Amino acid sequence: MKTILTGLRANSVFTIGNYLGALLPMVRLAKEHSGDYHVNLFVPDLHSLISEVDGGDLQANIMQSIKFYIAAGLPLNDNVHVYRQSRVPAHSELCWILNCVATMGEMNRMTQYKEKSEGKASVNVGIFDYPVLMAGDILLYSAEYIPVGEDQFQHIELARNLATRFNNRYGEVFTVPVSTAEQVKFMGVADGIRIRDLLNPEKKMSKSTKAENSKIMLDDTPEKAAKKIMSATTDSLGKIKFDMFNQPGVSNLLQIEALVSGVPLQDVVSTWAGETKYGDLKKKVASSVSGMLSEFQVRIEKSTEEQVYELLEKGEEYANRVANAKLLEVQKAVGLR
Ligand code: AQP
Repeated sequence: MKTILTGLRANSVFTIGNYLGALLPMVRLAKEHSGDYHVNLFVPDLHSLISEVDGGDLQANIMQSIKFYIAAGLPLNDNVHVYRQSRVPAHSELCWILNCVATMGEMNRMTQYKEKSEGKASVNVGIFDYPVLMAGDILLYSAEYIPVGEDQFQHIELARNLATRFNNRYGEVFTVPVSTAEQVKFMGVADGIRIRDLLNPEKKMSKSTKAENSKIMLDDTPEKAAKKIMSATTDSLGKIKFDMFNQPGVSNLLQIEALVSGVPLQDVVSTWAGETKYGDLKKKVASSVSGMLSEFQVRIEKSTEEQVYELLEKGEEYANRVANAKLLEVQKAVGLR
């Protein structure tokens, strides 16, 4: 059976960017394909350490992330596997082996590394290296489909390059994930999804951005979320049009409205074509987002610790079995066994 895999870092509560760009597409794929694919949704807790985290918060965030998966509608059947990365030591060992296949040149080109390190006096090595750990996360499970937001596409390409280079050097060990163009087709979206920062729509919305009003968190009260949308940056052109280049703020609102309401973007865009009042658009998006959050938060309340531990026990047994078998193949191929 083929594998679909994704992870969301548990360094803080998720934004609606994480939710709309990665979690919801994954849940939709799990609903459609978990009859005939393995679906791995894991907590990349080792990746969380690239941001400064408090140990106590991290544990709470890990547990909360899994409740988010359940609340987002993840089907809980035998082909769906939920696990914590740090409970599967093969991830760390494969990362080291792949570090010796990756080159400084390609790592230096990673846009996320450049963005996350920009303007910082000191940058931890994890921020530089995490795409290699991510490649291992994917290759250990022979995953072909990796639904992620557009910001992670370059890392999927890196995983493909590392797998191909390793196979050429040591023999056919890894399944090469499909190209990002095919990933997008499989996800059923026209392009990669990138929800923008509400205050600075040139940038993507990120959990770690300091400005509170730049992002909507999944635990924001519906009222707070609505206020953030009402204060989103737009422009002075006075026409509602989808044009990410010239009108990123307005286009971001249209994109959020489409994803939250489940209406195709084209239809949302034509509904608003010719309209000029940004306030009306904001009111509509604020109402859709706050409605979505209210429903989501009710579902979170219903998911229990017992459900989470039961999922993890089953998922981590499966993940260790599959990952250890692949790691042994790798160790044999490079001559460590
Ligand atoms: N703005 C976004 N729009 C669409 N998708 C997004 N993702 C992140 N931001 C957006 C997708 O969410 C998944 C999990 O992301 P992650 O936390 O593992 O890494 P990230 O890309 O670094 O996310 P953030 O929110 O920007 O985190 P911080 O601020 O902590 O670095 C991925 O599939 C990602 O594409």
